[in-house]
Amino acid sequence: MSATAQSIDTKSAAGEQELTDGFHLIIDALKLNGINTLYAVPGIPITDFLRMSQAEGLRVLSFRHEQNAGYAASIAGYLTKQPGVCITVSAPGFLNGLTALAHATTNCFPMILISGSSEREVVDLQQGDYEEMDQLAIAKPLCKAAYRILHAADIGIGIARAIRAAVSGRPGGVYLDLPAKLFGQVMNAAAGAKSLVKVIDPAPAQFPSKDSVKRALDVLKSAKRPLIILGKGAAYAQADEAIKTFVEKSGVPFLPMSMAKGLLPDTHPQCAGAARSTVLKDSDVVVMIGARLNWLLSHGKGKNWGDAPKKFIQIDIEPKEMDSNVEIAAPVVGDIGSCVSALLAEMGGSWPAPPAEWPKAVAAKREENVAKMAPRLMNNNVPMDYHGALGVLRTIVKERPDAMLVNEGANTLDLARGIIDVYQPRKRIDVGTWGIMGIGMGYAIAAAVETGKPVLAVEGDSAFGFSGMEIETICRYKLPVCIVIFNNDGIYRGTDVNAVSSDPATTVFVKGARYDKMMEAFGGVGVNATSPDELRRAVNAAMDSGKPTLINAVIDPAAGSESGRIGNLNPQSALKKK
Ligand code: ADP
Ligand code: TPW
Ligand code: MG
Repeated sequence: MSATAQSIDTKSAAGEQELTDGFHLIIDALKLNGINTLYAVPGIPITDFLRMSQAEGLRVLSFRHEQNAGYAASIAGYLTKQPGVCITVSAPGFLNGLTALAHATTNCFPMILISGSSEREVVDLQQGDYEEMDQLAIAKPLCKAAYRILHAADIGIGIARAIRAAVSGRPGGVYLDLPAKLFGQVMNAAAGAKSLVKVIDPAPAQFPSKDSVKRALDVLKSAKRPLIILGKGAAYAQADEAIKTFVEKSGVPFLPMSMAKGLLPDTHPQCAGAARSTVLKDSDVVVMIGARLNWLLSHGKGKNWGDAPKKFIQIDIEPKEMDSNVEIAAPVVGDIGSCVSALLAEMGGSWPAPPAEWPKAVAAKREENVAKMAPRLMNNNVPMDYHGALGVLRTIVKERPDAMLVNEGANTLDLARGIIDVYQPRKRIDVGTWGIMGIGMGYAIAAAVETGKPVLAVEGDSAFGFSGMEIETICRYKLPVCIVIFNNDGIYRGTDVNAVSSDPATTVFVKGARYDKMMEAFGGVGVNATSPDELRRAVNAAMDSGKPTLINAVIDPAAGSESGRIGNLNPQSALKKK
């Protein structure tokens, strides 16, 4: 719809000119650029803006806390390659949304945080305005770009800049500061319509240089034990066919990072997910596609990577990522679709498979590990342990490969990541680069809204608590979300004891809490599941009905381990008694 069509029917004092205002120009600018969904919490100065947005046909998801709205926007950006938009009030609302903006930037998700702000003149003189804060200055170090729009005539350009900054190059978070006065500013409707900007080609293809492609293939050809690591950048790029063809044509085993699972199915014969330590240690050439050598990959060095010399080929849109942790023998800078296509073109009709012993050794290790795990996944222990409960969810996801899977927690995260196979691209969304708790309900809501598919959220009881109030939002919008809480009475375990006072230990929660009752309070379905059988029935019913459901899965409080799989990152005092 054009801006003119939405201009308000107000005449100027002269009674001649048709006028528009900031409210409508912002809505028109978003719509013009295909942004049709807002994740928000209302309040001064954006309450009317959200009402008008809804009236103008935008979908507005109204949350209970800005952090969750922000996380929803960030993952909407990841899933759609369009910036997810979160809207908040000033100062505290802005700060609540800021965590998610920083998270989007860290994870390379395109997102725009739009916050209303207070009177500039008063804020800058620090005279104590309502919700006074210099938001632009505070946002700057936490995002890719930060802009403020002061004049209605600049709304078109301001929103265009924010969109381009979020999605071009390495995607990330953008802050847009909209002072309260801007919304009510009035201008000539025709001039307003003209001032809007449709962003053309917001994330242009970035082709790799020919030399870099040749160099990469020379290195790959020299490999005896090559490995491909797929990261969430590869999933984000939506170059699924090219990546699949590259993996299969090269014959190289691949290891998916957690959100890249499903880019090729975890059951693919070349998938080395279940032989992770072997392939990291023994590989001699590693092709990184949209994954960083950060803490999640032990920075590309140390004992997890073994002693044998290794060469890295890295495909990434961000040139500065190269050599960030170790030397990159063959950097390929460009967007993943263009880079992988260029590699394929240069590989020609036939490409030598790696020496047969290598894929064979990887497959043998993988089968050994899968066989070791299998009986544990079928156990019927009551109370359930992680493996018994996750074995059930694994089968359910296998039967419903197009469902979205959200996952957070410590043991609940690490074990689910290993156990639940993913079959399609961008179906698994989780704690990401920071390993943060709190993404759960925001992600579940955005996943349901953006994909229209049923969502299964597998949540540690602690993890869930960070965003738990949004179950009301899920019920209110009647979203097809099934939340399974792995309730082990606490963080990592529910068994810690405080030896010195009657206060509970710091990692334990109320014993036997019934999270399912919370869901009932909002009209959702609540189920208390104590056995794998009960869990299976409840999840299947929820996924079939699409009714908002929360299942309290009772897990043995002694089953988990400290920090799940990353206990080694806990600092140790040399003075601590063994
Ligand atoms: P993971 O956590 O799965 O290992 P990371 O978030 O560490 O993945 O890495 C993602 C990488 O993907 C980032 O370095 C980012 O610059 C890159 N990236 C994101 N989108 C693209 C794209 N379209 N083309 C190329 N690289 C991309
Ligand atoms: C924003 C620290 C990491 S994992 C975790 C916390 C608090 C919860 C683990 O317990 P949970 O899972 O979810 O019950 P389980 O199965 O092991 O019992 N604050 C933020 N992010 C992080 N990562 C933390 C704290 C943490
Ligand atoms: Mg727990």
